[in-house]
Amino acid sequence: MATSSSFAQIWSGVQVEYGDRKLTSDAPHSPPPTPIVHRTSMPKTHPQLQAGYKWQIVWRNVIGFIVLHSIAIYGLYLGLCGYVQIKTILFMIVVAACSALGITVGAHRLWAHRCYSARLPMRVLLAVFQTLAFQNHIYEWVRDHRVHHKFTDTDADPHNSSRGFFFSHMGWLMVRKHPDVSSKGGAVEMKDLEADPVVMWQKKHYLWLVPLVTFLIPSFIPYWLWQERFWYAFAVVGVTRYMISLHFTWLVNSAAHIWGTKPYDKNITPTENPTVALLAFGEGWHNYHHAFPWDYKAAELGNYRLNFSTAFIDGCARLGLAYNLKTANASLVEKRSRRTGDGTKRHHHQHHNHHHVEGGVWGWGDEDMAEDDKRVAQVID
Ligand code: ST9
Ligand code: ZN
Ligand code: ZN
Repeated sequence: MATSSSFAQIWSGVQVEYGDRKLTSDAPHSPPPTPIVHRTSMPKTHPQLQAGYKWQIVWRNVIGFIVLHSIAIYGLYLGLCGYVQIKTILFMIVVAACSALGITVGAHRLWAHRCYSARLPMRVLLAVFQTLAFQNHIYEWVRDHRVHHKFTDTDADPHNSSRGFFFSHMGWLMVRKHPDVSSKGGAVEMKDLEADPVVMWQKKHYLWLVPLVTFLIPSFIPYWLWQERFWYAFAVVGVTRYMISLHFTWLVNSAAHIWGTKPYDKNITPTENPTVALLAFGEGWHNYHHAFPWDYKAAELGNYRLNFSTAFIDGCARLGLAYNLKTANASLVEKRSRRTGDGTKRHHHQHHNHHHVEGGVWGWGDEDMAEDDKRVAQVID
């Protein structure tokens, strides 16, 4: 493997290697070798951005986030200084938990990665929860997320973490996307989402659903049921709750692509980050998740500690609402971790210099998924 280190790369702390990563294994028009970026420290600028790509700031979003953060700080003040009723705070926690499940169990593990199947009532509930979270409609969320897994840390990745903490955290939502996102991302499979009437209905009606479901209903309930001041409820349950869950979600794209161990694949940026797992309802076991994106647990852990989303899916499976749960069995995980892990799982003496990068699979059903994985994956009916 060739390693190139130009002055700009050294200066920006980014080393670009041209690996043998194959993004579409048997497609006739396979893309050229994709640079694999290994960060040595936080990059100030991305090498490819210096080669002519220009930021195009979307001021509407910048201003929107400034306003939302200001209201959220006011809401925090109201909450912490005892201006709102305890019932309102408890209600905020419930709403935040539901919206988190809409993202983790719904948009992420069900719709983006097809880790399991869900019956209609569960899909409807998850779509309502996902709307509470206001992180774009399911279709757009899934498209960006599949593209993130398929083209991780390249220009085609919507929140390419080699562009730094801020960009991958929230900066990507305030600039126009790199042209590679739509040109390469356009080839990613979305037919399964198009076939789901729940997803398509939400997409069609998203513009009026968001103000109603994300902000108005959660603010009116405390006002109607226990006479909280409407504006207080709006600031605390509406906006503060929303901004906190956004930051917790964004940490998966930023912190869990920077800090932590890589027991399953040391050649990719995603890490095992328990703090993020705690804050993001079990989605911080991100090295495992990028290695086995189709695993409904999104972690190797056999218990529910720091993974409430897995407990929720198992509960729904017991009720018959979720089925076809896919998970990597212990021997598959073991094999992968011996082959590409950083040694933090176990077998410290098993280090090797083999730099083959696996991954580039968005989930269950991806044509690039290894036959071996498909064969030995456990499917729980
Ligand atoms: C938000 C999302 O915050 C957060 C996602 C986080 C994901 C984390 C995942 C981690 C795991 C789960 C963790 C859960 C934790 C839960 C914890 C809870 C406590 N492929 O986008 P446009 C094409 S959202 C293919 O407008 P611009 C397409 O043709 C926050 N093609 O690009 C498209 O047209 P159409 C709230 C693509 O103009 C066209 O390009 N929302 C793709 O560059 C234009 O697309 C906001 O803030 C693709 N991936 O604008 C809104 N993408 O759609 C922010 C695009 O018609 N968004 N195309 O098909 C925007 O305003 C804009 O998207 C933009 C870019 C300004 C950022
Ligand atoms: Zn990731
Ligand atoms: Zn994922």
